Amino acid sequence: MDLDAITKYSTLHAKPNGLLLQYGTAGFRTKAEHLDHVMFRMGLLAALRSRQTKSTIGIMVTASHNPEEDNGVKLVDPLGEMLAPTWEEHATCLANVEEQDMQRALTDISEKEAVDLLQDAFVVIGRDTRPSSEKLSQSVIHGVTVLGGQFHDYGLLTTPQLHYMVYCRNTNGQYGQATVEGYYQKHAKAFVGLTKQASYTGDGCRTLKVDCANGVGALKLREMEHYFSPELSVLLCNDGTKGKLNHLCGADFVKSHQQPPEGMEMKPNERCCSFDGDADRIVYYYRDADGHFHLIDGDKIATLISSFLKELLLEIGEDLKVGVIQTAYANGSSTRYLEEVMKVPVYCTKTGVKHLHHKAQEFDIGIYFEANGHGTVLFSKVAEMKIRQLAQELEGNKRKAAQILENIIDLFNQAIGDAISDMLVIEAILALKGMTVQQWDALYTDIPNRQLKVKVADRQVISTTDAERQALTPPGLQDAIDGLVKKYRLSRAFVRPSGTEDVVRVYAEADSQESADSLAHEVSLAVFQLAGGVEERPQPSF
Ligand code: G16
Repeated sequence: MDLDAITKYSTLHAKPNGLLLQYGTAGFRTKAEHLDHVMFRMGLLAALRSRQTKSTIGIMVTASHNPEEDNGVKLVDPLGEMLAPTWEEHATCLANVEEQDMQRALTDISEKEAVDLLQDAFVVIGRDTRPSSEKLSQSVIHGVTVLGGQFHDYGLLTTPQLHYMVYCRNTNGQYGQATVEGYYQKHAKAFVGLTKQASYTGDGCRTLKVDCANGVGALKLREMEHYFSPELSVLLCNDGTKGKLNHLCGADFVKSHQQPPEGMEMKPNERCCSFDGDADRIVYYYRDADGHFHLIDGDKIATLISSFLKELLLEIGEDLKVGVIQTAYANGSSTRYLEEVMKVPVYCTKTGVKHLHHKAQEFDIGIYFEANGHGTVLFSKVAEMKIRQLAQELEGNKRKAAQILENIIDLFNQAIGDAISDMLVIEAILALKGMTVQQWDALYTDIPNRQLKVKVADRQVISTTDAERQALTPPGLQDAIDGLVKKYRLSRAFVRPSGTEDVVRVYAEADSQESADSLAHEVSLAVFQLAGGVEERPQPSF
C-alpha cells in the first residue's frame, strides 16, 4: 500500500471540516456536494474489502429515494448482499477521519481484517441518473486505482443490477452473465417461461403502467422491454424526460402520501406501479370505478407471493420451511392475515433490507418485503436443488408446479430487492392465477395508517429496541407514545431515526384514517418536544 500516494491524492478529495457522516440504513447519504471525499475513501475501502474476500466488490453511487440534490453510496459484498456490519463500521471510521489520520486508519483496517495487500483487488461500479453521480463515480474509481485495484465501470445501472453483477462475477457465471444483456436475458427467459404456462390471462390485460420516478429504472426498462414483450407491455411515465427525480412521484412518494404520482393518468381499475429512484422498490395501485385510490404495498406483495408459493409447494408435496420477514412498518392486517389465514410464520426485524435479507436466509424459502416495497424471495441451495430435481422427475400438474417454481427461482433477484424482477414475478403470478388487481387488493383490508417525518437537532438522541417498536431514549418518549396510543382503538405507533434522511420517522395505525392521522400528529408533537425538534412544528399532514 503506497501510503504517501494515498495521502497525496486524498488531498484532492478533501473532507469538509467538521463533517461527520454515518454508514446508515443503506450506505452514506447527504447533499451531493459533501460527498466527494466519501466516494474516494469508499473506493479505497472497497479495494481493501476485495483483497480480504478475494472477490469482486460493488459500489453503487445513488441516493435512491432521496431528492435529486442528494447522493450516496452503497457497498456490495461478494454474494451481492449488503456490506457486512463490521465493514460498515470501518466505512464510517474511514469517512470521518481527518486527512492527517488517513494512513493510520487504512493501516488499522488492514491489520484488523488481516488484509493480504499483495492480493489483487477488483471493484465494479454503477451509478444512477443524478446529475452529480458521474463525477462522484470518478472519485470512487480514483480511490480504487490509487490503492492498486482494478475496476469495471458499468455506468448507469439500477442498484439491483449492480448487486446482480457482483453475484454473477463471484459465482463464475453460475448465477448468470455479469452483463446488462445477461440480466435481461435471464429474467426475461424466466418470465416468458412462466407466462407461457398461464392457461388464461386474468383480467385479459397484460399492459402495465409504470411510474419510473424519473430515474434509472426508466432507461433500463426501455432497454429490457423487447425481451419480455408481447407477454407484457409496459407504458412508462415519469421516465426522466421531463420531471425531476423522485419529485412528486416514485414508490416512496406514493407509499408515504398514499396518493398517485404526478404525471400518471389512471383509468378505473387499471393496474399501475411505481419504482423508486434506483429501482429497488416497487408498489402497485389502482383507482376503482368510484375514483378511490387503492395502494398495494410491499405487505400485500409479500402476501400474494406467499400464497402462490404455498399453493405450489402443496401441489408438489414438499414441506419446505417458509418464513415471511417484515419490519415494524408492516400493516397489522397483513401480519394477521399471514399468520392466521395463511398459517405462515412471520418475523419482524429492524428497518433495512440488510436485516430482512439476513433473517430470510434462515429458511428454505425466505420471503422478505418492507411495506415500502423493498424485498425479494430467497431460496436456499437445498430447496433450489430439490425443486429443480422435482421439475425433472414429477409428472402432470405436479411437474408443471415444480417448473413454475423453477422459473420463479430464476426470476427473483437472489441478491437484493429488485423492482424490475419483482414486477415480472407479480405480473406472472396474476396471469397464472387469473387474478385481477382488485381481487389481489381484496385479500385483506389495511388498517388505516399514517407516516410523518419530524426534524430534530440530532436524530440519534432517539434509540430504539424490540425491532424499533419501542423507544429507549430520550426519557419519557415511550411513556408519552403509550399514553397517546391508549386514546385510539386498534392503534399502535412507533418512532425511529431514519438511516437515509436527517429526520425522525413516525408511524401510526388506528381504526379510522382520521384517528391514524391524529395519532401520528400527536406522536410527532411528542417527538418534537422531547427529542429537540427544530424548524416549524410538525403539521398534521406532510
Ligand atoms: C433504504 C433501505 C430500505 C429502507 C429505506 C428507508 O431504501 O434499503 O431498506 O427501508 O432506505 O430507510 P430509513 O427509514 O432508515 O430512512 P432506499 O430505497 O432508499 O435505498
